[in-house]
Amino acid sequence: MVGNAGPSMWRAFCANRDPEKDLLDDWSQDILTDIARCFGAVALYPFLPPHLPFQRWACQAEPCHSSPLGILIHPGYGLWHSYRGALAFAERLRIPPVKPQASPCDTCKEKPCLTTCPVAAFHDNDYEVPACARYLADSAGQDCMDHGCRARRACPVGRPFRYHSDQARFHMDAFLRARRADGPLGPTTAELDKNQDVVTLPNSSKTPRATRSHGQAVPATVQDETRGLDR
Ligand code: B12
Ligand code: SF4
Ligand code: SF4
Repeated sequence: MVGNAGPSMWRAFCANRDPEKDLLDDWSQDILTDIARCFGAVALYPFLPPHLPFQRWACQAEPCHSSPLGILIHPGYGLWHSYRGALAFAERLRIPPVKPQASPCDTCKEKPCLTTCPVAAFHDNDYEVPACARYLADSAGQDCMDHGCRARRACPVGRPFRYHSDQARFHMDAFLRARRADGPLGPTTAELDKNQDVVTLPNSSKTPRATRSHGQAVPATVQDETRGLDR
């Protein structure tokens, strides 16, 4: 598994690429394809279809647990870590088992992550993606756009690893761009207040970027591991 915790990956990305134009996913593919070739492995990516069970794999590689937000929590890094790829080898490697550690969520009484979202997008073990995206497209969502998801920021665990605003903005831009590419977001809260019938969404100020690859070939051994998953 290859991933990042805290803002150090962002510094490396900015030193190598232009975050105004380039995609983190392309950069990840460029680096991991070369590394995979060196080791005779196949590089797999969390962002390409078919979506592979990266979070399940992560829980076997690190003491991670599901948080009420759906993303994984790590006892040290909190919610501030993610995955850029994985290397699949033909042979089964012997890897020391993870030392179990309790989830910080077990002892978190207040659970502020569940009460800070301005549109209550997290409820009943679900994440209401359209409500979140519409809010982000609205001027009211500027705080989440500029500093990252407010619910994620409310978590007291791993605060020193929190992403800085430029990185948070980059991820939120990518999230909103992808939601817009999927279709209209529907009226924002401000537009609903004005009782407007027709909604025109503002275009992203950034140059549109295109991912170079639209899918990944999954080796048969990995397909065996993922068979029967309830997607
Ligand atoms: C689809 C997807 C989304 C969808 C979620 C749709 C939905 N309602 O669940 C959307 C596009 C909304 C999304 C958003 C984000 N995502 Co996302 N997403 C994925 C993706 C590509 C596929 C998930 C999947 O289906 N996996 C396949 C199943 C079979 O794998 P699994 O591990 O067994 O399944 C687990 C998940 O489904 C999880 N789960 C269940 N419910 C939910 C709900 C949410 C919101 C999430 C994130 C996960 C989740 O529980 C399963 C068991 O562990 C994964 C990458 C990946 N390959 O896993 C990233 C991933 C889960 N996302 C990630 C992140 C960080 C985000 C964002 C926070 C990005 C951001 N903006 O910074 C946002 C959240 C928006 C916000 N408000 O900030 C990270 C999470 C890292 C971590 N610490 O766990 C991942 C792993 C990508 C990565 N590169 O690391 N995401
Ligand atoms: S705020 Fe509490 S419940 Fe929510 S993710 Fe953080 S530790 Fe877990
Ligand atoms: S980004 Fe903002 S609106 Fe979306 S889920 Fe997080 S707190 Fe809620």
